[in-house]
Amino acid sequence: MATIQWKTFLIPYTQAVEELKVKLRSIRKEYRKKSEYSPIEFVTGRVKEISSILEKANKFNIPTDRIHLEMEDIAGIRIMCQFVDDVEKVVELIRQRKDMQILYEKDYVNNVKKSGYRSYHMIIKYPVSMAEGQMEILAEFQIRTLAMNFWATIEHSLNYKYKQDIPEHIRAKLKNGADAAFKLDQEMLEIKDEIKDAQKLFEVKSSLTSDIMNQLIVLSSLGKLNEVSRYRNQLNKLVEAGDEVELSNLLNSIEKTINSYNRS
Ligand code: 0O2
Ligand code: 0O2
Repeated sequence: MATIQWKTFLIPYTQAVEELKVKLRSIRKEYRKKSEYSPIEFVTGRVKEISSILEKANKFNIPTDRIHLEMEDIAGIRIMCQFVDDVEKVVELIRQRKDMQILYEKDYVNNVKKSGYRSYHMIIKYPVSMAEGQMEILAEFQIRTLAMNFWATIEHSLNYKYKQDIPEHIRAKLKNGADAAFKLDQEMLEIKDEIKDAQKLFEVKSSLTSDIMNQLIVLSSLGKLNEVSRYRNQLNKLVEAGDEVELSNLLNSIEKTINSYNRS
């Protein structure tokens, strides 16, 4: 059996995980720059540990020289969404891309696994440019909600602790937990618009507060410390109990004051 030079073998996988994380995080950044809701909440990625690769190869009888062809999750990317309908949107965004080729998809969101596990999996072929030319590797995307991620993370640690043999009473509790997580996703979906509005409002208010703070720095640099102190008191009150209109009015007053000093 051929031996693998692990350090060299894993280089393209490490590179692919880094590139894919950047690409997917930049989708989120793009939405946020446009002040739009992002179906991607956050992205993580990892290269499978050598011990886990060997364990899996053993379990599925994969010869060493076929690991790169048959093991699909050496490069693994996880995309977390706030709401269950965001999962489909992310899947659609990935289907549109020209820089990766989808080999197949597994919908464990609608077809829950026996354990209670839910997630949408996509296996892709991804070209990596190496020093000595291009090569293609396989990678796995797991797209899931925050609730699905919470459950899967806990179940994964228990599987690790019990070496894949979780006692029946814990397994039953996990199954109940999976149902509860799924119910949570359904309930949150029903009030999605409400939650999105609240999050948007929070963003608007924090952006106004940061603009006000910046303008107060400008006013300080003009030496108008009494005004700065007066405006700061107003800001403190509004941060506690003000709405976005009042914050916006305060910002306008400060800008007018700065303009009047700049003109004089
Ligand atoms: P930000 O500003 O938090 O959005 P790296 O590739 O080094 O950036 P690495 O080593 O892959 O990151 O770290 P990891 O643990 O995979 O986490 C990647 C990103 O996911 C980090 O964001 C974490 O903050 C974020 N993350 C992890 N868990 C959660 C979570 O439960 N909720 C939320 N909202 N985010 C989480 P960054 O890159 O630091 O950017
Ligand atoms: P890791 O890196 O430890 O997460 P199989 O091993 O046959 O069940 P298969 O057919 O290779 O899996 O693919 P599948 O079912 O799509 O699962 C691939 C990955 O999905 C797993 O990787 C897990 O990350 C995740 N997954 C699947 N089922 C479960 C589950 O019941 N609970 C949790 N927590 N995760 C699951 P690995 O190989 O376990 O590696």
